[in-house]
Amino acid sequence: MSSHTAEDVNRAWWKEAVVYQIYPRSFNDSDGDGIGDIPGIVEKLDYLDELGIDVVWLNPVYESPNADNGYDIADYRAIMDEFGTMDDWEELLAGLHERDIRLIMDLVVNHTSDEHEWFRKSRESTDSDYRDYYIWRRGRTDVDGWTGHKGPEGEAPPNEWESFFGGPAWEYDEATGEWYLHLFDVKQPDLNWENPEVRDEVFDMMEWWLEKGIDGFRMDVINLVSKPESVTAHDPPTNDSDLGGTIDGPRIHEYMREMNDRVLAGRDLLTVGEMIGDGMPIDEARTYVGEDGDGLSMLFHFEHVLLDRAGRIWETAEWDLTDLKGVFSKWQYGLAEDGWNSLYLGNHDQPRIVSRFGDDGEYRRESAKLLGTLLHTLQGTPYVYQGEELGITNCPFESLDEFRDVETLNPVRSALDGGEIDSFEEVKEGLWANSRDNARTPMQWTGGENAGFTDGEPWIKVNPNCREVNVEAARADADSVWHYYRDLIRLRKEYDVIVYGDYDLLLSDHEKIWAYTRTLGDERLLVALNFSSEEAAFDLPDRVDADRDAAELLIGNYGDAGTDVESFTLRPWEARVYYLTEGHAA
Ligand code: TEU
Repeated sequence: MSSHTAEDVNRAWWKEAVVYQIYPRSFNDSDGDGIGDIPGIVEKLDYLDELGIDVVWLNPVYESPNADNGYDIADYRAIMDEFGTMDDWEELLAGLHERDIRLIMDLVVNHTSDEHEWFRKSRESTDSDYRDYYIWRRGRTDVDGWTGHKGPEGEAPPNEWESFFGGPAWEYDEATGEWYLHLFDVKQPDLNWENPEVRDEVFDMMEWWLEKGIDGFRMDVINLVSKPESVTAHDPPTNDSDLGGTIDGPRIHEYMREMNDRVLAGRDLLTVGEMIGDGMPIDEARTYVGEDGDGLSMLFHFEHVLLDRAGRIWETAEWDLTDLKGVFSKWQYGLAEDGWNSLYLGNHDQPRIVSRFGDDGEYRRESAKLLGTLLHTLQGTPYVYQGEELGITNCPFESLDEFRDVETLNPVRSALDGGEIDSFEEVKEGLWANSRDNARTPMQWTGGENAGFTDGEPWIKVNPNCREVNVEAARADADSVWHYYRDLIRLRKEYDVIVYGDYDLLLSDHEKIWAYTRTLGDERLLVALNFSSEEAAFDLPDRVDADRDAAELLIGNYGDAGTDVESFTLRPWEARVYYLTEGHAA
C-alpha cells in the first residue's frame, strides 16, 4: 500500500466538506399548510451553521405535480408553489453563502413529469417537434396471451421491462397508439438522450442554475440515461426482459463527458452522480470519478443499501457485519489512489440508519453515535441526512393509508389487488423496515405538537418518538447524538488525517468489530467500532506500526475509555477513535 503525506494529497474543498441533505417537504413548514418550504429552511439557517456543515444538498424544489415528491419535474426553471418562490430560493442561497455554506441542487434529467411542456407536446402526434424528446415505441403483437396491461387487444408492451416502482415500464398512449418508456412512475416519462436537442436543453438548464451561483449538482439516477441498443435501435425493441442494459449504458460516458466539456469543466463544483445498480466494478467507477474520467467529484453507489434487500419492498435479506465491511473496504481501497468516495448510510430513499444498521431500542443513542463515527472517519465526503444527527428512528406506520410514497403504495396495492398478499398486516413489518417514508417523516424540532414542524396538519405522519428525540432536547443535553455529530464535524476540520488518510482494514473477519487505521504521513488514527449489543474484545494486530504508549482518545461514545490501545474491551455499540503517531511496534 502506498502511503500519502499531507504534502502529496490532492486537495479539494469538497473533500474537506460535510454535506447535509435537506428534504424540503419534511424539514420545516413556515406557513402552516403542513408541507415544509423554502422560507422554513431559511428560518433554520443558524441551526445548520451551528451544526457546522459545509454544503447543503437540496432535494428537488422545482415545479412538480408531486407524483414522486418533486422527482417528476414539470418546469426546471420554476419553484414549486408549495415550497415558495424564486425570491425565497434566492434568499436561501444568499443566507447559506453568508454563512460559508455551499448549495448543491438536485438534477433530475433521466425523466421529466408527464406534465412538462415537452411531454405534453411530445404526446400530441408522431410528428410533433418534441416527439423524439422521449422514448416512444410500438407495442409487440407477436406475444401470445398477454393479459398484463391496458394496451389494445392483442398488443403487449414494447419489451418486458419492469418499472422500478412496479408494473411494466411502458405506458400505452391512446392519442398516437404508441407506448412511452418510464423506468419510474407512469408520470415520469424517460427523456431520450440520443436526441442532441435533449442534451442541449439539459446543459442550458444546468448553465442557467450555475449562473445563479450554485455550487454543484447531485445527479439523480444519472447512470440510467443511456438506453441499450435493444431499445434505441429498434422499433419495436428486440425482446429484452432485463433492464440491466440501461445501467451504465452504451453511451453513458460519452454523455457525461459532453456534460463536462460543455458545462462543468473549469468550474470548481461538487458533483455527485447517483449510480443505481447492485455492483459496480471499481474500473467503471473510476471512469466517472477518476483523474482521467468524466469529471464527476464522486458518486453514490448502492452496494451497502442493497445488502438487506430481497426483491419486494416488504422483503428483507439477512446480512452481517463482514458484508458491510466488505462493501466499504472495496470502495475505500478501490478509490484510494484515483477518485474519491461519497459516504452515506441514509437518505430520503432509505430507512433511518439507526434502525437499519444500529439498534434503535436500548442502544439507540450509542449506535447512532457509532454510525456517525463510521461515516465521519472513513475516507470520503460524509453526507448527513436530516434527522440523522438526532438519531431519528424508523416510524411505526399503522395502516397503508399512512404511507405516502409511490414506491411503497404501488407494489403493495397491486399485490393486494392480485391476491399475492391478503392484508397490510402481512407486510407491515417489512414496510416498517424498508419503506422510503421512514426517512420522510418530519424533522423533529421540539417535543411539542407535530414536533414543531408545522402549525397545520402535517402531510405525513410525525414519528411518535419526537417527544424524546428532538432538536430542543438534543441541544440541551451535552451527551446527545447531536452534540456528538457536531464534534465529529469539527474534528474533520482540525485533522487532515481524517480527510486524507489512507484506510487500512484490521480484523477483517471479525463478526462484531469493525476496526481500521487511517494514515497520513506520520499521523495515524485507530478506529474501533463494536457493531453489537454485547461486549467485544479488541486486540491491536502486531502489524500496526504505532507508538502504543502515546495514544490519545480523539472521540468516543462512552465517557471513560482508557488509552491502552494494545487490547481493550468494547462495550455494546462502543466507538473509539484514537490518535496515534507512527512508531515501532513494541
Ligand atoms: O432514486 C433512485 C432509486 O433507485 C430509488 O428510487 C430507489 O427506489 C431507492 O433507492 C431504493 O428503495 C432517485 C431519487 O433519489 C428518488 O427519490 C426518486 O424517486 C428516483 O430517483 C426517481 O427520480
